[in-house]
Amino acid sequence: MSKKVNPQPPEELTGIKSDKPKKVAAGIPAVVSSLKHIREAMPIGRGLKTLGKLNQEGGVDCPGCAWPDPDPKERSSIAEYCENGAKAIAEEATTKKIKPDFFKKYDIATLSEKSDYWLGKSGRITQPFILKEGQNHYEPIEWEDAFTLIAKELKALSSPDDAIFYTSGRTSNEAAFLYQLFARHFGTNNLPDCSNMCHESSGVALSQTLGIGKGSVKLEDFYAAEVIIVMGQNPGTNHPRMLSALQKAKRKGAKIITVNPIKETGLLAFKNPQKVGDVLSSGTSLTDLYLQVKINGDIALLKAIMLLLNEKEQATKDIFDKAFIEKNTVGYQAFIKDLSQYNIDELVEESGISLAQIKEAVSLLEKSSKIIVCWAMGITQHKNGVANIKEIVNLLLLKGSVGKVGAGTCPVRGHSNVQGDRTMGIWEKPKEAFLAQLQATFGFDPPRHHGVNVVDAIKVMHDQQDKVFFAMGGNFLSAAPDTEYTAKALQNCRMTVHVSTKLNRSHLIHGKVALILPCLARTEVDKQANGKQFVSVENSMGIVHTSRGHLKPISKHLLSEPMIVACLAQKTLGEASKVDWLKLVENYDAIRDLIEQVIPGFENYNKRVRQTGGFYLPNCARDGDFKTLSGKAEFTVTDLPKHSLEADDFLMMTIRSHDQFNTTIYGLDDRYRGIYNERRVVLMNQEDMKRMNLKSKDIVHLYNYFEGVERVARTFVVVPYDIPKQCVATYFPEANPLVPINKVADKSHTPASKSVVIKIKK
Ligand SMILES: Nc1nc2c(c(=O)[nH]1)N[C@H]1C(S)=C(S)[C@@H](COP(=O)(O)OP(=O)(O)OC[C@H]3O[C@@H](n4cnc5c(=O)[nH]c(N)nc54)[C@H](O)[C@@H]3O)O[C@H]1N2
Ligand SMILES: Nc1nc2c(c(=O)[nH]1)N[C@H]1C(S)=C(S)[C@@H](COP(=O)(O)OP(=O)(O)OC[C@H]3O[C@@H](n4cnc5c(=O)[nH]c(N)nc54)[C@H](O)[C@@H]3O)O[C@H]1N2
Ligand SMILES: [Mo]
Repeated sequence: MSKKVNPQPPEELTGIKSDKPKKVAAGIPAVVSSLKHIREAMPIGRGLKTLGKLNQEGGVDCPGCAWPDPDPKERSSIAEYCENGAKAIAEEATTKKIKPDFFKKYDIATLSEKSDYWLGKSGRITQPFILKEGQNHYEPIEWEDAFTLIAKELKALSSPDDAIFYTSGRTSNEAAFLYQLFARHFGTNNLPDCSNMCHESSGVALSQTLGIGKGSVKLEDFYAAEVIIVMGQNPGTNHPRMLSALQKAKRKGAKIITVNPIKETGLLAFKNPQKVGDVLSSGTSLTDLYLQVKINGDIALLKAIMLLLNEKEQATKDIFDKAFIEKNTVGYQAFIKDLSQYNIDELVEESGISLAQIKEAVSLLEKSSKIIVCWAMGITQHKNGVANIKEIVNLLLLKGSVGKVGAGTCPVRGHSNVQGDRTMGIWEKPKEAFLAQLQATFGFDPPRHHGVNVVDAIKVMHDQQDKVFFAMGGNFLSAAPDTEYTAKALQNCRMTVHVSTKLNRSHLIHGKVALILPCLARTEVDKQANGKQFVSVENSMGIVHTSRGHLKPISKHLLSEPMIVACLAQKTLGEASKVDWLKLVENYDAIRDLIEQVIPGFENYNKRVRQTGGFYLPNCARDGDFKTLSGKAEFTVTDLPKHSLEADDFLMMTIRSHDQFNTTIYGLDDRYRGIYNERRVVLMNQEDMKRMNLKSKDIVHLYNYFEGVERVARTFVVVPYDIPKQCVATYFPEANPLVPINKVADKSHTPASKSVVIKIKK
């Protein structure tokens, strides 16, 4: 009998070492850490070559986060990267390889007992592999045979909607456009993507209130802002280059307010590792007012701030931007009426912030009219994620802080091209105008009914047998909520296919047949029939620019993502498609010409993308033209979220350590938080620990009972931490087994992975 395959990361502890959290981010330790990761992964020459090209004009777009590059004139002459960009490169451009002997040596069950860290460190996948039905070892397969097999399975489905095409946000515009074209030509809008688990709440809230699902600010706006609020985001780890922007904004006079349950080092003080003067100094302090809210206390806090602002407005009439409100918005009266019903004491209680601190925030905001609010997962991944963002918009609208220089919305995106993928049509709910344009350009009738998002895809695969699951990148099993439930969903599939660079747990929890299709990485030269190609991506602020790999591919058997889609489409659709798929990938200019025909804002794509720094996509909110249903920016009345916690319940946020990129584990340290060599930790308030009779380093097990189902993640080390009472933090993906599949944000269906109610037991 074959051994059991484990969908959860192994429970073994690695031996925690702890220290005090750091007070300053980056500086020399960041440089040392970058070089260490590079040195371990590849020869130093290859490493330096890659780092030198990172985020430079004509170079490669960092495969890490989506933070924009400064103007080409202002980019650092040494390199425009950060410690975690260097780690992303070390991970991707590593010279370690997975070859057939690797899978001969390890069967699936043995691999499932290895940590995510170990799996990632085993190297780049060098050729296609198949796990045949009933087998325990992956074995090599020829590309041609792989495509034939997948096409056969797809064609055998009783409906195109029995196929699911997932995308992770590293996929280029060119690959994403072809991929959605293929899926829709095949007959389905089942295009869930990592956005569904990430900034979907931002997209939904911003579309409804401001008429565009993207942020409105440009990088220059940071340098003209009076107040910048950073909510539910840890840029020191996840968007380190944002710290340089905050530092510059600060030097130009901006005040920074941070809203976060824990003190994140990057938001306290920063030394730019690329500036000698900075490294020698004690660092720039960043946050002026640090508001340590309770988890999900943001609406209470925002309401409290706006309630006090409104009191002043009623007295002095000079706090709100009345001219802006009258000309550009709807819903002001109803909003003020609702706001006025709240009692400040209740809001203080629910937010966890003292009245004195709320008043400090009010005094920073009252006279300012140029306010930027930045946010990320601490805001989007709650049941009320969409409402959180609508409340942020309310504040900005009161102050006339949208659609002008130095002000606006700044949802800080995750993956380097997650925003571009959506622009290219990776969406389960496409707009009619987009589909009509596909139809006019390609002469087929795209399906009109909506497809499934991530959570619905999991439920469908869980409840029905024999789907085909195809993933363009990502690590679906580990990124998704409710690990055991999602595992069953994938195991029910007829076939699971992953286009990947590295091995991950999704390759081990598979359908009856599983394939791994290895692709070129961003950093590698992409040579097609017409010579070397570049791809294009869109950053968090709507700039489209090129990314060009310079390294020799790690194996000659790799195909580019566009080529993989083209081969698959050609094999699956055959005569049914008038698109000459293989011709399109000879020269990616041909793909961009088609994107230009279908998607507004890409006029002259091939010319403009080659301009220095790329080009901005149109953004109506930035221009103060709000394309909502009412034609104006909309105030929203939101409810105050309440958590009725029992005395032994805790609200858990699942967050990223400093040594990971989502499910890719770079190392076992979380340097800024002072936690070393362990990922299975639960950060707890000391008083709660006392109350629960727990000591530092005690081993506990975590439980969730949403809808009467017991979910458990075992063996976590208790770490005392400065965090509000009844709030705890764990790392993603170790704690994902506890995130209930059915607890999602209203309207956006994003798993509520920042407000998981748990019990902690010894
Ligand atoms: N190096 C690195 N870079 C990355 C990533 C990575 O894993 N590693 N991931 C990328 C991706 S896909 C994304 S989406 C982004 C993620 O970027 P972040 O959103 O910064 O990532 P998280 O670690 O999820 O951090 C959430 C932050 O919100 C806070 N928080 C949690 N709950 C609440 C709450 O209720 N209210 C408030 N106000 N704050 C709260 C947490 O304390 C934490 O500081 O980063 C991207 N960049
Ligand atoms: N509990 C909890 N769960 C979460 C979150 C959370 O905060 N808490 N965050 C959510 C968020 S914000 C996101 S975005 C998702 C992330 O979900 P995903 O995007 O699915 O996960 P990643 O870990 O980013 O995917 C990593 C894998 O991508 C593959 N890969 C890397 N580079 C490339 C490439 O260039 N091409 C291809 N084809 N493959 C590549 C590698 O094989 C690697 O193993 O997770 C979500 N899940
Ligand atoms: Mo994300």
